Amino acid sequence: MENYTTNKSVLSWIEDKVALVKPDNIVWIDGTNEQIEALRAEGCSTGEMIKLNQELLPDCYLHRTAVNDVARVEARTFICTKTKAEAGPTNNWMEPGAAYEMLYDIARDSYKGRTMYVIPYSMGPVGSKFSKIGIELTDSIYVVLNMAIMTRTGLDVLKALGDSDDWVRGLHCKCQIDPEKRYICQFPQDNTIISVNSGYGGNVLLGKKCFALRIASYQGWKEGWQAEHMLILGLKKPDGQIRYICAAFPSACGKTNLAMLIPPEGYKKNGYEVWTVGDDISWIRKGPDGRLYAINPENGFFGVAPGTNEKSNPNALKSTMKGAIFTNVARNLDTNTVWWEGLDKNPPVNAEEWTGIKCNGVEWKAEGKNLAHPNSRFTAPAKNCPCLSSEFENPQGVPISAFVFGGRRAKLAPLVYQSRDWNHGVFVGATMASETTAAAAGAVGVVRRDPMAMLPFCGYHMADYWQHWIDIGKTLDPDKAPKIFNVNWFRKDDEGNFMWPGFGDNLRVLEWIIKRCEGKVDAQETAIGYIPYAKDINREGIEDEVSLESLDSILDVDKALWKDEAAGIEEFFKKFGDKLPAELKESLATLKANLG
Ligand code: OXD
Ligand code: MN
Repeated sequence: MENYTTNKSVLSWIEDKVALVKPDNIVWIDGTNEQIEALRAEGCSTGEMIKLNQELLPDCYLHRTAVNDVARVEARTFICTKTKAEAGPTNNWMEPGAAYEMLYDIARDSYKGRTMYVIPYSMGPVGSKFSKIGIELTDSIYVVLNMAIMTRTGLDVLKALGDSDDWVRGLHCKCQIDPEKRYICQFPQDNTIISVNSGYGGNVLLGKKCFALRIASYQGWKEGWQAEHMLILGLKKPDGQIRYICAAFPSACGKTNLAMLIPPEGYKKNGYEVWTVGDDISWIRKGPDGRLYAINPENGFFGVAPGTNEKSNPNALKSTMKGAIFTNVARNLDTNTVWWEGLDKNPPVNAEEWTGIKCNGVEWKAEGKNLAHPNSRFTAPAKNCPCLSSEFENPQGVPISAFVFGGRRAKLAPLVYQSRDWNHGVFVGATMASETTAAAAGAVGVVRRDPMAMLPFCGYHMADYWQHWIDIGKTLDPDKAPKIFNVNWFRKDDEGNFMWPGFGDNLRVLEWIIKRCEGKVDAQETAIGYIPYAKDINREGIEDEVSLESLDSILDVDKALWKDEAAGIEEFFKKFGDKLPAELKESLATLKANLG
């Protein structure tokens, strides 16, 4: 071990964990292609990985998780702070001593007959002041191969770490994939993550949700920065200027699609371009000029496969064509390629559905069954993305003009509105609600409050997190602070049809948002904030799809519905008791007064 690092905190922690889990071998992930290639081959030899058609999908592989292990498990995810009060009412909590004891009992001897992979990784460009380092121990080749896409891995990370003990400890043990003993535990006060009995992405790629959101949100609170569940996109305007937007949506609500948006024809002609900096997570800090800057700490995309196609997101699709891993999608046995619902209208006849059952895909679909799991995923290197921003590796990040919150709401929330100011914007984010999706285990389509899309990812008390947002706002010059908006692409009419085309046409809304940031367009003040005049949302090219009347109706603020919403917010806020920031209480009072 001494060959790779002399860092005592690293060596002694690994020694301890080796004594606990007792691997047969230890392999350090060095960041070389040769090692990755050897691990792919080994994964294929055991059936853990399936090599796909190397002409059509070079360096691409398929992996199937256990059927009981297909999504993040929020009910089994814990924040282990010293006191329950520190974790707050929206997190599951376990006392750290008891949690370690239980987890160590589960993990003990679990690597016997297995190899321990030691993955040094950096979240953010190696060496950037924004970046943070982690080390994940895992007994899964699938995890190693995914981490090698999603993060910067290898020995140069250890060099950047030097002797510091400022790094996040991560222990992952597949164990028996027993759902009854599955735990995803974060110890923010110890910079530690332990995940046992799962092999599914969000539960086991510890750099992502566990570190870059749960642990990092806590670090950000302590250190004066923010970790958010937000995409970052750069919108290049006809004048050549690029404006950056960070947007928070709950899981599987289209962050990847928005981040890689293709402008409608008319916009393209006028010189609009969209550049992707990130599709899931932002780390945000104030820069020397007083503006907020964001980096994407990840190095790849862990996107939802179903619904991704040439029309909805050609850039994501292209990103998956080389060096990608597919999880729980279907396989076309004639071509040895992959398929999922919404890829095209031709399910493979000679197919394996996501668990590996051979079937006639056409008949299978005719019986109403899915070929791919609804939460099947692709893990794709960011560098494959045709619209990857030239600022992707910028260690200083990009300056943020606007924060956008949003969710899936068939009714109520208008297409877009702007908050009156920063604190009201925090209220808008704090009271976000969305219909649940397949990204987490549990019922789908139920409306739940998901503040800033951080409900499953906030590593401390949600009221402290809101206060942190308010405190950050106090340090910003209002002229330099990002403006805050809310969007809803998912409004439905009474027949259940979507009223807004979404996808590339969402640029029409982003255009309005940027114009508001630049003070170039008026808006009407309503009970909930500033709403566009319908005439100011460009409909050129979609006049047939969205009439002015229908645009008016998705911009409408229905006071009766909003009164119910205010009552729901009041109920939700009760959970936080005295810790609810006064600014949020005030915003609620204003909303109620405005609604009359
Ligand atoms: C994700 C999620 O995987 O939010 O990004 O579930
Ligand atoms: Mn996410």
